[in-house]
Amino acid sequence: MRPARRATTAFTRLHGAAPAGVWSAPGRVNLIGEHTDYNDGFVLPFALPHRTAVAASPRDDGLLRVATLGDDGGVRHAAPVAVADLEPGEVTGWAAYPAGVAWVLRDQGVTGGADLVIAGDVPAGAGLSSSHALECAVALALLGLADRPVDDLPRVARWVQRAENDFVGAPTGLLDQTASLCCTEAHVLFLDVRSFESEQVPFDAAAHDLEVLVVDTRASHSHTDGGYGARRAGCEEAAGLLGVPALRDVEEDGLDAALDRLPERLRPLVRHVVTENARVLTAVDLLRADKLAELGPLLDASHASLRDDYRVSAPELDVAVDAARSAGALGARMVGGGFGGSAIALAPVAEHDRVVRRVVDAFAERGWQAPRTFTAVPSAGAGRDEPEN
Ligand code: GAF
Repeated sequence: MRPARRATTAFTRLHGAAPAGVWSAPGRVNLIGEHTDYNDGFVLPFALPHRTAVAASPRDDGLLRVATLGDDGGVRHAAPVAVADLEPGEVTGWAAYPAGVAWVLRDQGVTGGADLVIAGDVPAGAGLSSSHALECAVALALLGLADRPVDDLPRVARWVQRAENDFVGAPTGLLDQTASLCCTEAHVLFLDVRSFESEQVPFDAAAHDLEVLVVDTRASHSHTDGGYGARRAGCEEAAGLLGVPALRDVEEDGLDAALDRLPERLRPLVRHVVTENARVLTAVDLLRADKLAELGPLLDASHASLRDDYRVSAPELDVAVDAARSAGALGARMVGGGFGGSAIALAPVAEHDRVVRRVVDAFAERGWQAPRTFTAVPSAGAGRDEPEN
């Protein structure tokens, strides 16, 4: 059953009346452009078909009451909180995500209480942006209940970022929430994070007899435990030493000279960001020229850079990437923040079974939990769902 329907059914069961509305938002994969967003750089994500839905009705007592539906059909309830009393640090765990969004929107005059029931199928902890899917769906639901127009999606993305940074405590950039809000079916979103200019670039792998295979390694990751924040701080320090607002401003042909001016420990970070931005631009040029099949070496180079320079890969990601390539993928890379999570492989549709088997076997040989795999096609961004009965 689709998440929107599951959320609606559960809401009606719990509250004895249908919700006022249902809003949903997708997870994402990023084709290329990793750890570039908080360096004012370029990203190229697409939305997954997997979504998180929020069935919602207003409450007149100012309370936020949130329930979430597990895969087993069980319901978990967060402790009710008064929107007026929300403060960072007071709500923890999964409930911090919806509460953080309500906290940010309170400053925008969205102060009413709400009943929210959440259901979704974005794999959690898999680096596919399940937390941002939840936050974006909650943001649209609370804005919708307040009859607030949602015509400025980049602005909503910034509110969601603030919820994540200042309430949840994860120092993430703007990639995930912008992808969830702004991606469209059959396209990748080419986003310049500095200017927020964007272009919907057609992406139809099947037309090239190719697919994007996602491998969720099931190696868990977190962006609140220091590794992500340390990389981000290193980039900011390097930009400061180079006298530029952000690493986006370091040109690829001036990279060697820039590296010479930096301490050894910061050089690999800068090399990754500068070369990754260049790879995004090359990837966009290839897609515009309908040369999707030539993306493979860029994906490989991105992975090597994230593994060796940025050092955010994990053994499970490296094994998934190597196994997929050895079975015929044209290119493969980790996606998202890293330290676990998922990889993608651009592979011939005809080699699907071989690639999956090789990856699954490689995990089994090492005694690791079997990875989860699926083919991802660019899907719709967040929005209000049609009522379902
Ligand atoms: C995580 C973050 F949430 C994003 O902002 C981005 O930095 C990504 O890691 C790495 O590209 O998903």
